[in-house]
Amino acid sequence: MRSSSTSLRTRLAALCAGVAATAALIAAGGGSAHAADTPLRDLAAAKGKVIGTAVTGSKLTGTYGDLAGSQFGSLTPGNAMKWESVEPARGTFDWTEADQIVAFAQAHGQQVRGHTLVWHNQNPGWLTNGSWTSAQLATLLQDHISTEVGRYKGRIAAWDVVNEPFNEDGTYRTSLWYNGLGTDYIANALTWAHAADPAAKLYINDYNVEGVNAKSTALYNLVKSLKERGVPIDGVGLQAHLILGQVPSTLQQNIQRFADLGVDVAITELDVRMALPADSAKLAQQAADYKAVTAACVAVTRCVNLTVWGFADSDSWVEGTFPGYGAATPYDATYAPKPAYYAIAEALGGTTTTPPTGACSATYSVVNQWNTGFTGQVRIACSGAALSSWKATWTYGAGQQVTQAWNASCTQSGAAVTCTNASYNGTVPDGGSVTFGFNGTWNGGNPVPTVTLG
Ligand code: 9MR
Repeated sequence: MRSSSTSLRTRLAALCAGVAATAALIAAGGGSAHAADTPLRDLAAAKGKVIGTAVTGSKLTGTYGDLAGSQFGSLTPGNAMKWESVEPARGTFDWTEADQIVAFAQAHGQQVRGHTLVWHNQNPGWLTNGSWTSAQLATLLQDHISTEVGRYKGRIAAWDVVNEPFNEDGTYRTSLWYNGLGTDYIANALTWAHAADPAAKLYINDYNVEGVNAKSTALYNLVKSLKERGVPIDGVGLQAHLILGQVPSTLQQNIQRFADLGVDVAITELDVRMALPADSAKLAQQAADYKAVTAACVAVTRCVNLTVWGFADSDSWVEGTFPGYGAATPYDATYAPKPAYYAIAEALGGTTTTPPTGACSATYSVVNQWNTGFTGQVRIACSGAALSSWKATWTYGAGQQVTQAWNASCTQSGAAVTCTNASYNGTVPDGGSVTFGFNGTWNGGNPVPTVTLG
Protein backbone atom coordinates (compact mmCIF):
# COMPACT_ATOMS: atom_id res chain seq x y z
CA MET A 1 0.00 0.00 0.00
CA ARG A 2 1.40 3.32 -1.03
CA SER A 3 1.30 6.10 1.49
CA SER A 4 -0.19 9.40 0.55
CA SER A 5 1.55 12.71 0.56
CA THR A 6 -0.88 14.31 -1.81
CA SER A 7 -3.27 16.80 -0.34
CA LEU A 8 -6.49 17.97 -1.87
CA ARG A 9 -5.75 20.40 -4.61
CA THR A 10 -7.78 23.27 -5.84
CA ARG A 11 -10.78 22.34 -7.87
CA LEU A 12 -11.50 23.86 -11.19
CA ALA A 13 -14.33 26.30 -10.89
CA ALA A 14 -17.57 24.44 -11.14
CA LEU A 15 -19.04 25.09 -14.55
CA CYS A 16 -22.34 25.79 -12.94
CA ALA A 17 -21.79 28.75 -10.63
CA GLY A 18 -22.70 28.10 -7.06
CA VAL A 19 -22.75 24.34 -7.43
CA ALA A 20 -20.52 22.57 -4.98
CA ALA A 21 -18.34 20.07 -6.74
CA THR A 22 -18.54 17.60 -3.90
CA ALA A 23 -21.02 14.87 -3.52
CA ALA A 24 -21.29 11.48 -2.00
CA LEU A 25 -23.03 8.54 -3.49
CA ILE A 26 -23.77 5.30 -1.79
CA ALA A 27 -23.50 2.30 -4.05
CA ALA A 28 -25.57 -0.67 -3.01
CA GLY A 29 -23.93 -4.07 -2.96
CA GLY A 30 -21.96 -4.76 -6.07
CA GLY A 31 -22.20 -1.27 -7.44
CA SER A 32 -25.85 -0.79 -8.19
CA ALA A 33 -27.57 2.54 -8.13
CA HIS A 34 -28.08 4.84 -5.19
CA ALA A 35 -28.96 2.75 -2.17
CA ALA A 36 -32.10 4.74 -1.44
CA ASP A 37 -33.50 4.03 -4.89
CA THR A 38 -36.15 1.46 -5.61
CA PRO A 39 -34.95 -0.97 -8.29
CA LEU A 40 -36.31 -0.27 -11.75
CA ARG A 41 -38.07 -3.63 -11.83
CA ASP A 42 -40.10 -2.74 -8.73
CA LEU A 43 -40.97 0.70 -10.07
CA ALA A 44 -42.07 -0.89 -13.34
CA ALA A 45 -44.12 -3.54 -11.55
CA ALA A 46 -45.97 -0.84 -9.65
CA LYS A 47 -47.00 0.56 -13.05
CA GLY A 48 -48.02 -2.87 -14.34
CA LYS A 49 -44.95 -3.04 -16.60
CA VAL A 50 -41.91 -5.23 -16.89
CA ILE A 51 -38.53 -3.63 -17.52
CA GLY A 52 -35.91 -5.82 -19.12
CA THR A 53 -32.44 -5.90 -20.54
CA ALA A 54 -30.57 -7.87 -23.15
CA VAL A 55 -27.74 -9.83 -21.56
CA THR A 56 -24.63 -11.77 -22.40
CA GLY A 57 -24.60 -15.07 -20.48
CA SER A 58 -20.88 -15.17 -19.74
CA LYS A 59 -21.04 -11.81 -17.97
CA LEU A 60 -23.76 -12.69 -15.45
CA THR A 61 -21.49 -12.53 -12.38
CA GLY A 62 -20.09 -9.72 -10.23
CA THR A 63 -21.50 -6.25 -10.68
CA TYR A 64 -23.01 -7.05 -14.09
CA GLY A 65 -24.87 -10.01 -12.62
CA ASP A 66 -25.95 -8.04 -9.56
CA LEU A 67 -27.42 -5.27 -11.68
CA ALA A 68 -29.02 -7.59 -14.24
CA GLY A 69 -30.63 -9.56 -11.43
CA SER A 70 -31.71 -6.72 -9.20
CA GLN A 71 -32.79 -3.95 -11.57
CA PHE A 72 -34.59 -5.83 -14.33
CA GLY A 73 -37.68 -8.00 -14.39
CA SER A 74 -36.96 -9.69 -17.70
CA LEU A 75 -33.94 -10.82 -19.66
CA THR A 76 -33.49 -11.17 -23.38
CA PRO A 77 -30.49 -13.19 -24.59
CA GLY A 78 -28.64 -10.76 -26.88
CA ASN A 79 -27.34 -13.55 -29.10
CA ALA A 80 -27.62 -16.86 -27.26
CA MET A 81 -30.92 -18.05 -28.72
CA LYS A 82 -30.23 -17.14 -32.33
CA TRP A 83 -30.06 -20.03 -34.79
CA GLU A 84 -26.30 -19.76 -35.39
CA SER A 85 -25.77 -19.92 -31.61
CA VAL A 86 -27.96 -22.92 -30.87
CA GLU A 87 -27.28 -25.08 -33.95
CA PRO A 88 -23.87 -24.09 -35.34
CA ALA A 89 -23.59 -27.36 -37.26
CA ARG A 90 -26.63 -29.17 -38.58
CA GLY A 91 -27.98 -31.42 -35.86
CA THR A 92 -25.36 -30.25 -33.35
CA PHE A 93 -26.90 -28.10 -30.67
CA ASP A 94 -25.32 -25.82 -28.12
CA TRP A 95 -27.74 -24.56 -25.53
CA THR A 96 -25.10 -23.63 -22.98
CA GLU A 97 -25.52 -19.87 -22.91
CA ALA A 98 -29.27 -19.93 -23.50
CA ASP A 99 -29.74 -22.41 -20.64
CA GLN A 100 -27.54 -20.28 -18.40
CA ILE A 101 -29.59 -17.16 -19.02
CA VAL A 102 -32.89 -18.97 -18.48
CA ALA A 103 -31.59 -20.48 -15.23
CA PHE A 104 -30.33 -17.07 -14.05
CA ALA A 105 -33.72 -15.53 -14.81
CA GLN A 106 -35.56 -18.24 -12.92
CA ALA A 107 -33.23 -17.83 -9.94
CA HIS A 108 -33.95 -14.10 -9.92
CA GLY A 109 -37.70 -14.27 -10.49
CA GLN A 110 -37.40 -12.81 -13.97
CA GLN A 111 -39.21 -13.37 -17.22
CA VAL A 112 -37.33 -14.33 -20.37
CA ARG A 113 -38.02 -12.84 -23.77
CA GLY A 114 -36.89 -15.40 -26.33
CA HIS A 115 -35.01 -13.84 -29.23
CA THR A 116 -35.28 -14.79 -32.04
CA LEU A 117 -36.59 -17.70 -34.13
CA VAL A 118 -36.90 -16.49 -37.74
CA TRP A 119 -34.50 -13.86 -38.99
CA HIS A 120 -32.43 -13.09 -42.07
CA ASN A 121 -29.33 -12.57 -39.91
CA GLN A 122 -27.18 -14.71 -37.61
CA ASN A 123 -28.21 -17.96 -39.23
CA PRO A 124 -25.66 -20.80 -39.36
CA GLY A 125 -23.58 -21.17 -42.51
CA TRP A 126 -24.90 -24.67 -43.18
CA LEU A 127 -28.39 -23.18 -43.45
CA THR A 128 -27.66 -20.08 -45.50
CA ASN A 129 -25.20 -21.83 -47.82
CA GLY A 130 -27.45 -24.80 -48.42
CA SER A 131 -29.63 -25.24 -51.46
CA TRP A 132 -33.12 -26.08 -50.31
CA THR A 133 -36.46 -26.71 -51.92
CA SER A 134 -39.41 -24.85 -50.39
CA ALA A 135 -40.57 -28.02 -48.72
CA GLN A 136 -37.15 -28.64 -47.20
CA LEU A 137 -36.90 -25.07 -45.99
CA ALA A 138 -40.33 -25.27 -44.38
CA THR A 139 -39.36 -28.49 -42.61
CA LEU A 140 -36.09 -26.99 -41.40
CA LEU A 141 -37.90 -23.96 -40.02
CA GLN A 142 -40.65 -25.95 -38.37
CA ASP A 143 -38.10 -28.29 -36.76
CA HIS A 144 -36.03 -25.35 -35.53
CA ILE A 145 -39.03 -23.65 -33.98
CA SER A 146 -40.42 -26.83 -32.45
CA THR A 147 -37.04 -27.78 -31.01
CA GLU A 148 -36.16 -24.42 -29.50
CA VAL A 149 -39.60 -23.36 -28.30
CA GLY A 150 -40.24 -26.87 -27.04
CA ARG A 151 -37.00 -26.96 -25.08
CA TYR A 152 -37.98 -23.86 -23.11
CA LYS A 153 -41.71 -24.53 -22.96
CA GLY A 154 -43.21 -22.87 -19.90
CA ARG A 155 -40.10 -20.82 -19.21
CA ILE A 156 -40.33 -18.13 -21.90
CA ALA A 157 -42.84 -15.34 -21.38
CA ALA A 158 -42.62 -14.05 -24.94
CA TRP A 159 -40.87 -15.02 -28.15
CA ASP A 160 -39.72 -12.68 -30.88
CA VAL A 161 -40.86 -15.28 -33.39
CA VAL A 162 -40.23 -13.23 -36.52
CA ASN A 163 -37.55 -10.57 -36.56
CA GLU A 164 -37.23 -7.67 -39.01
CA PRO A 165 -39.49 -8.85 -41.85
CA PHE A 166 -39.90 -5.44 -43.50
CA ASN A 167 -37.93 -2.98 -45.60
CA GLU A 168 -38.08 0.72 -44.78
CA ASP A 169 -40.74 1.34 -47.45
CA GLY A 170 -43.02 -1.33 -45.98
CA THR A 171 -42.34 -4.00 -48.59
CA TYR A 172 -41.27 -7.43 -47.42
CA ARG A 173 -37.56 -8.01 -46.95
CA THR A 174 -36.23 -10.51 -49.48
CA SER A 175 -34.69 -12.95 -47.05
CA LEU A 176 -33.97 -16.65 -47.15
CA TRP A 177 -37.46 -17.15 -45.74
CA TYR A 178 -39.38 -14.79 -47.94
CA ASN A 179 -37.62 -16.00 -51.06
CA GLY A 180 -38.17 -19.65 -50.27
CA LEU A 181 -41.56 -19.63 -48.59
CA GLY A 182 -43.30 -16.37 -49.51
CA THR A 183 -45.09 -14.23 -46.97
CA ASP A 184 -46.70 -17.28 -45.40
CA TYR A 185 -43.48 -18.03 -43.54
CA ILE A 186 -44.67 -15.51 -40.94
CA ALA A 187 -48.06 -17.10 -40.25
CA ASN A 188 -46.56 -20.57 -40.33
CA ALA A 189 -43.78 -19.66 -37.90
CA LEU A 190 -46.31 -18.22 -35.46
CA THR A 191 -48.51 -21.29 -35.76
CA TRP A 192 -45.60 -23.66 -35.18
CA ALA A 193 -44.39 -21.64 -32.19
CA HIS A 194 -47.86 -21.67 -30.69
CA ALA A 195 -48.06 -25.44 -31.06
CA ALA A 196 -44.74 -25.84 -29.26
CA ASP A 197 -45.64 -23.57 -26.31
CA PRO A 198 -49.27 -22.43 -26.25
CA ALA A 199 -48.64 -20.19 -23.22
CA ALA A 200 -45.83 -18.10 -24.69
CA LYS A 201 -46.75 -14.70 -26.10
CA LEU A 202 -45.74 -14.53 -29.75
CA TYR A 203 -44.32 -11.35 -31.25
CA ILE A 204 -43.17 -9.86 -34.52
CA ASN A 205 -40.24 -7.54 -33.85
CA ASP A 206 -38.73 -4.83 -36.04
CA TYR A 207 -36.73 -1.59 -36.03
CA ASN A 208 -37.67 1.85 -37.31
CA VAL A 209 -41.28 1.04 -36.52
CA GLU A 210 -41.46 3.21 -33.39
CA GLY A 211 -43.25 6.13 -35.03
CA VAL A 212 -46.09 6.12 -37.53
CA ASN A 213 -44.43 5.58 -40.90
CA ALA A 214 -44.56 3.32 -43.96
CA LYS A 215 -42.75 0.49 -42.24
CA SER A 216 -44.82 0.53 -39.05
CA THR A 217 -47.97 0.78 -41.13
CA ALA A 218 -46.95 -2.33 -43.05
CA LEU A 219 -46.43 -4.07 -39.70
CA TYR A 220 -49.80 -2.79 -38.55
CA ASN A 221 -51.53 -4.15 -41.66
CA LEU A 222 -49.78 -7.49 -41.28
CA VAL A 223 -50.82 -7.86 -37.63
CA LYS A 224 -54.37 -6.84 -38.50
CA SER A 225 -54.61 -9.46 -41.21
CA LEU A 226 -53.01 -12.16 -39.02
CA LYS A 227 -55.57 -11.41 -36.32
CA GLU A 228 -58.39 -11.57 -38.86
CA ARG A 229 -57.10 -14.94 -40.09
CA GLY A 230 -56.90 -16.32 -36.55
CA VAL A 231 -53.12 -16.71 -36.68
CA PRO A 232 -51.64 -16.68 -33.14
CA ILE A 233 -50.07 -13.24 -32.80
CA ASP A 234 -49.92 -11.66 -29.34
CA GLY A 235 -47.67 -8.68 -29.69
CA VAL A 236 -45.41 -6.39 -31.64
CA GLY A 237 -41.89 -5.47 -30.64
CA LEU A 238 -40.68 -1.96 -31.38
CA GLN A 239 -36.92 -2.28 -31.14
CA ALA A 240 -36.18 1.43 -30.59
CA HIS A 241 -32.53 1.72 -31.55
CA LEU A 242 -32.69 5.49 -31.41
CA ILE A 243 -30.38 8.40 -32.16
CA LEU A 244 -29.93 11.17 -29.59
CA GLY A 245 -32.76 13.67 -29.74
CA GLN A 246 -34.77 11.68 -32.26
CA VAL A 247 -37.58 10.00 -30.33
CA PRO A 248 -40.43 9.94 -32.86
CA SER A 249 -43.19 12.36 -31.89
CA THR A 250 -45.77 9.74 -32.85
CA LEU A 251 -44.38 7.00 -30.60
CA GLN A 252 -47.26 6.88 -28.15
CA GLN A 253 -49.84 7.19 -30.92
CA ASN A 254 -48.17 4.29 -32.71
CA ILE A 255 -48.09 2.11 -29.58
CA GLN A 256 -51.76 2.92 -29.06
CA ARG A 257 -52.81 1.94 -32.58
CA PHE A 258 -51.23 -1.48 -32.17
CA ALA A 259 -52.85 -1.87 -28.76
CA ASP A 260 -56.18 -1.00 -30.36
CA LEU A 261 -55.71 -3.94 -32.73
CA GLY A 262 -55.82 -6.18 -29.67
CA VAL A 263 -52.13 -7.03 -29.31
CA ASP A 264 -49.54 -6.23 -26.67
CA VAL A 265 -46.64 -3.93 -27.43
CA ALA A 266 -43.10 -4.18 -26.13
CA ILE A 267 -40.21 -1.79 -26.53
CA THR A 268 -37.73 -4.57 -27.13
CA GLU A 269 -34.26 -3.17 -27.78
CA LEU A 270 -34.10 0.40 -26.53
CA ASP A 271 -30.85 2.32 -26.77
CA VAL A 272 -30.04 5.94 -27.60
CA ARG A 273 -26.70 6.46 -29.29
CA MET A 274 -24.72 9.68 -29.40
CA ALA A 275 -21.60 10.96 -31.11
CA LEU A 276 -18.65 10.34 -28.80
CA PRO A 277 -17.36 11.68 -26.54
CA ALA A 278 -20.31 12.02 -24.24
CA ASP A 279 -20.71 15.27 -22.32
CA SER A 280 -23.22 16.50 -19.79
CA ALA A 281 -25.46 18.15 -22.39
CA LYS A 282 -25.66 14.98 -24.45
CA LEU A 283 -26.26 12.86 -21.37
CA ALA A 284 -29.08 15.19 -20.36
CA GLN A 285 -30.66 14.91 -23.82
CA GLN A 286 -30.28 11.16 -23.65
CA ALA A 287 -32.02 11.15 -20.28
CA ALA A 288 -34.89 13.12 -21.81
CA ASP A 289 -35.09 10.60 -24.66
CA TYR A 290 -35.19 7.60 -22.33
CA LYS A 291 -37.79 9.37 -20.25
CA ALA A 292 -39.97 10.07 -23.28
CA VAL A 293 -39.87 6.46 -24.45
CA THR A 294 -40.57 5.13 -20.97
CA ALA A 295 -43.42 7.59 -20.49
CA ALA A 296 -44.99 6.58 -23.80
CA CYS A 297 -44.98 2.96 -22.71
CA VAL A 298 -46.34 3.83 -19.28
CA ALA A 299 -49.16 5.77 -20.93
CA VAL A 300 -50.52 2.78 -22.88
CA THR A 301 -51.88 -0.10 -20.82
CA ARG A 302 -50.99 -2.74 -23.40
CA CYS A 303 -47.35 -1.64 -23.57
CA VAL A 304 -46.25 -4.45 -21.31
CA ASN A 305 -42.46 -4.54 -21.47
CA LEU A 306 -39.66 -2.07 -21.98
CA THR A 307 -36.28 -3.69 -22.60
CA VAL A 308 -32.95 -1.96 -23.04
CA TRP A 309 -30.50 -3.56 -25.47
CA GLY A 310 -27.71 -4.00 -22.96
CA PHE A 311 -27.84 -1.98 -19.76
CA ALA A 312 -24.20 -0.83 -19.71
CA ASP A 313 -22.09 0.95 -22.30
CA SER A 314 -19.52 -1.84 -22.05
CA ASP A 315 -22.12 -4.34 -23.23
CA SER A 316 -23.60 -2.53 -26.21
CA TRP A 317 -23.51 -3.37 -29.90
CA VAL A 318 -23.46 0.32 -30.88
CA GLU A 319 -19.77 1.19 -30.85
CA GLY A 320 -18.88 -1.82 -32.97
CA THR A 321 -21.52 -0.99 -35.55
CA PHE A 322 -21.55 2.81 -35.68
CA PRO A 323 -17.95 4.08 -35.52
CA GLY A 324 -17.73 7.26 -33.45
CA TYR A 325 -21.07 6.61 -31.74
CA GLY A 326 -21.78 4.98 -28.41
CA ALA A 327 -22.67 5.68 -24.77
CA ALA A 328 -26.14 4.42 -25.71
CA THR A 329 -27.28 2.66 -22.53
CA PRO A 330 -28.41 3.74 -19.02
CA TYR A 331 -25.18 2.71 -17.23
CA ASP A 332 -21.66 3.68 -18.19
CA ALA A 333 -18.86 1.22 -18.88
CA THR A 334 -18.01 0.94 -15.17
CA TYR A 335 -21.65 0.24 -14.25
CA ALA A 336 -22.32 3.66 -12.78
CA PRO A 337 -25.88 4.82 -13.48
CA LYS A 338 -26.09 7.67 -15.98
CA PRO A 339 -28.73 10.40 -16.09
CA ALA A 340 -30.70 8.08 -18.39
CA TYR A 341 -31.03 5.58 -15.57
CA TYR A 342 -32.57 8.19 -13.28
CA ALA A 343 -34.81 9.37 -16.10
CA ILE A 344 -36.24 5.88 -16.58
CA ALA A 345 -36.79 5.64 -12.84
CA GLU A 346 -38.60 8.98 -12.81
CA ALA A 347 -40.81 8.02 -15.73
CA LEU A 348 -41.71 4.85 -13.83
CA GLY A 349 -42.80 6.95 -10.86
CA GLY A 350 -39.63 6.78 -8.79
CA THR A 351 -39.52 9.52 -6.20
CA THR A 352 -36.18 9.13 -4.46
CA THR A 353 -34.01 9.43 -7.54
CA THR A 354 -31.93 12.55 -7.89
CA PRO A 355 -29.64 12.59 -10.88
CA PRO A 356 -26.19 13.72 -9.79
CA THR A 357 -26.08 16.70 -12.12
CA GLY A 358 -24.07 19.86 -11.67
CA ALA A 359 -21.58 18.04 -9.53
CA CYS A 360 -18.95 15.40 -9.27
CA SER A 361 -19.71 12.22 -7.42
CA ALA A 362 -17.96 9.06 -6.31
CA THR A 363 -19.32 5.53 -6.58
CA TYR A 364 -17.79 2.62 -4.69
CA SER A 365 -18.24 -0.94 -5.88
CA VAL A 366 -16.87 -4.35 -5.04
CA VAL A 367 -15.83 -5.82 -8.37
CA ASN A 368 -14.59 -9.17 -7.10
CA GLN A 369 -14.58 -10.95 -3.77
CA TRP A 370 -13.10 -14.23 -2.55
CA ASN A 371 -12.33 -16.01 0.79
CA THR A 372 -11.02 -13.06 2.81
CA GLY A 373 -9.95 -10.80 -0.02
CA PHE A 374 -11.66 -8.43 -2.42
CA THR A 375 -11.04 -5.97 -5.23
CA GLY A 376 -12.88 -2.69 -5.04
CA GLN A 377 -13.09 0.37 -7.20
CA VAL A 378 -14.21 3.94 -6.90
CA ARG A 379 -15.37 5.86 -9.91
CA ILE A 380 -15.38 9.64 -9.80
CA ALA A 381 -17.62 11.21 -12.42
CA CYS A 382 -18.43 14.83 -13.19
CA SER A 383 -21.46 16.29 -14.89
CA GLY A 384 -21.86 20.05 -15.07
CA ALA A 385 -18.68 20.45 -13.02
CA ALA A 386 -15.02 19.44 -13.21
CA LEU A 387 -12.05 18.71 -10.92
CA SER A 388 -8.34 19.40 -11.17
CA SER A 389 -7.57 17.11 -8.22
CA TRP A 390 -9.56 14.89 -5.92
CA LYS A 391 -9.66 13.10 -2.59
CA ALA A 392 -12.07 10.27 -1.82
CA THR A 393 -12.63 9.20 1.77
CA TRP A 394 -14.69 6.53 3.45
CA THR A 395 -14.94 4.65 6.71
CA TYR A 396 -15.21 0.89 6.74
CA GLY A 397 -17.93 -0.55 8.92
CA ALA A 398 -16.78 -4.17 9.16
CA GLY A 399 -13.04 -4.14 9.68
CA GLN A 400 -12.01 -4.16 6.02
CA GLN A 401 -8.41 -3.22 5.30
CA VAL A 402 -7.05 -1.80 2.06
CA THR A 403 -3.78 -3.53 1.20
CA GLN A 404 -2.88 -2.15 -2.20
CA ALA A 405 -4.19 0.57 -4.50
CA TRP A 406 -3.67 1.62 -8.09
CA ASN A 407 -4.44 4.84 -9.93
CA ALA A 408 -4.59 6.56 -6.52
CA SER A 409 -2.55 6.94 -3.33
CA CYS A 410 -4.46 5.42 -0.44
CA THR A 411 -3.81 5.42 3.29
CA GLN A 412 -5.84 3.77 5.99
CA SER A 413 -5.91 4.84 9.62
CA GLY A 414 -8.14 2.62 11.73
CA ALA A 415 -11.31 2.31 9.69
CA ALA A 416 -10.78 5.58 7.79
CA VAL A 417 -9.48 5.40 4.23
CA THR A 418 -8.22 8.39 2.28
CA CYS A 419 -7.35 8.15 -1.41
CA THR A 420 -5.95 10.98 -3.51
CA ASN A 421 -5.33 11.19 -7.21
CA ALA A 422 -2.16 9.98 -8.85
CA SER A 423 -0.04 12.52 -10.71
CA TYR A 424 -1.71 11.66 -14.00
CA ASN A 425 -5.43 11.44 -13.17
CA GLY A 426 -6.31 14.45 -11.03
CA THR A 427 -8.28 16.11 -13.82
CA VAL A 428 -11.88 15.02 -14.27
CA PRO A 429 -13.53 17.02 -17.05
CA ASP A 430 -17.21 17.84 -17.31
CA GLY A 431 -18.86 14.66 -18.59
CA GLY A 432 -15.75 12.61 -17.79
CA SER A 433 -14.71 10.15 -15.13
CA VAL A 434 -11.70 8.47 -13.55
CA THR A 435 -11.59 5.14 -11.76
CA PHE A 436 -9.12 3.81 -9.22
CA GLY A 437 -8.93 0.36 -7.75
CA PHE A 438 -7.66 -1.42 -4.67
CA ASN A 439 -7.34 -4.80 -3.06
CA GLY A 440 -8.33 -5.37 0.52
CA THR A 441 -9.15 -7.93 3.15
CA TRP A 442 -12.49 -8.61 4.80
CA ASN A 443 -13.83 -10.97 7.38
CA GLY A 444 -17.44 -11.73 8.19
CA GLY A 445 -18.92 -9.06 5.98
CA ASN A 446 -17.92 -6.59 3.30
CA PRO A 447 -20.57 -3.88 3.24
CA VAL A 448 -20.20 -1.00 0.81
CA PRO A 449 -19.19 2.24 2.57
CA THR A 450 -20.35 5.76 1.80
CA VAL A 451 -17.70 7.63 -0.19
CA THR A 452 -17.23 11.33 0.30
CA LEU A 453 -15.50 13.36 -2.37
CA GLY A 454 -13.77 16.48 -1.25
O1 9MR B 1 -26.67 -7.23 -29.94
C1 9MR B 1 -26.48 -8.09 -31.03
C2 9MR B 1 -25.01 -8.06 -31.42
O2 9MR B 1 -24.19 -8.57 -30.38
C3 9MR B 1 -24.82 -8.83 -32.70
O3 9MR B 1 -23.48 -8.70 -33.14
C4 9MR B 1 -25.77 -8.32 -33.75
C5 9MR B 1 -25.62 -9.07 -35.04
O4 9MR B 1 -26.63 -8.79 -35.94
O5 9MR B 1 -27.10 -8.45 -33.28
C6 9MR B 1 -27.32 -7.64 -32.18
O6 9MR B 1 -28.67 -7.66 -31.82
C7 9MR B 1 -29.60 -7.24 -32.80
C8 9MR B 1 -30.91 -7.91 -32.50
O7 9MR B 1 -30.71 -9.31 -32.43
C9 9MR B 1 -31.96 -7.58 -33.51
N1 9MR B 1 -32.12 -6.15 -33.65
C10 9MR B 1 -30.89 -5.40 -33.87
C11 9MR B 1 -29.86 -5.73 -32.78
C12 9MR B 1 -28.62 -4.88 -32.95
O8 9MR B 1 -27.95 -5.22 -34.13
